[in-house]
Amino acid sequence: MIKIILATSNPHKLEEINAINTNPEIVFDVVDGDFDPEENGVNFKENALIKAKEAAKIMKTYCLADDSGLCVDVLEGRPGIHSARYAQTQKEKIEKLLAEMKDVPYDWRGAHFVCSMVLVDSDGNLVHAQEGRVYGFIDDSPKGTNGFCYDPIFFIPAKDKTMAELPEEEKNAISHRSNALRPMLKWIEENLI
Ligand code: ITT
Repeated sequence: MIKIILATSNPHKLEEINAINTNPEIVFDVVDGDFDPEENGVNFKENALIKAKEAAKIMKTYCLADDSGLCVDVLEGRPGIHSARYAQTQKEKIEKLLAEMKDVPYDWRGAHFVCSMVLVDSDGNLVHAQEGRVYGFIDDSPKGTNGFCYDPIFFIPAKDKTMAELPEEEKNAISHRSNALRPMLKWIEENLI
């Protein structure tokens, strides 16, 4: 069995990661105390490494971090690594993005979620990295109540639904997070258990 610390303060990520992981030999736990390192990297992977290394410093064991965000084509990839700080609340983030996209026609509303996931050892050395993505479009109004943050405006044509209209298992089958986590779990099974 291996215990891995999740270097996050976002309870939704923890929930999703625990739901995606079906291997009882891999157990996730959280960092003791408050955890809010400054994410001043220039890309998703750098920010994921900052979080994972900081958690390893505190917890002295294997730590996994997820840095993720929404990249909108017509906004040249914004909000991207700034997705969490784009506006204060979930509601304000959605309103701000819909305002920026106000006159953009459907065909130009392409976007994708990215998840950069890194695993470091107890000394903070990178041992494995994976990236996952999911492609869709920015809807013109929020729909659905599942998931979190930008999910109500992320429309997935193959499902004819927004991410927030999908039941938890369906989001977890296609999400950027699961597309990074599934190969990460496989690597952990093959190399660390
Ligand atoms: P930690 O850094 O503590 O892990 P965080 O929420 O600040 O938590 P990030 O820095 O990785 O995480 O920022 C990710 C932001 O991207 C997140 O706050 C959302 O705004 C957005 N995001 C990421 N994954 C998402 C998802 O599955 N659904 C909707 N929005 C998501």
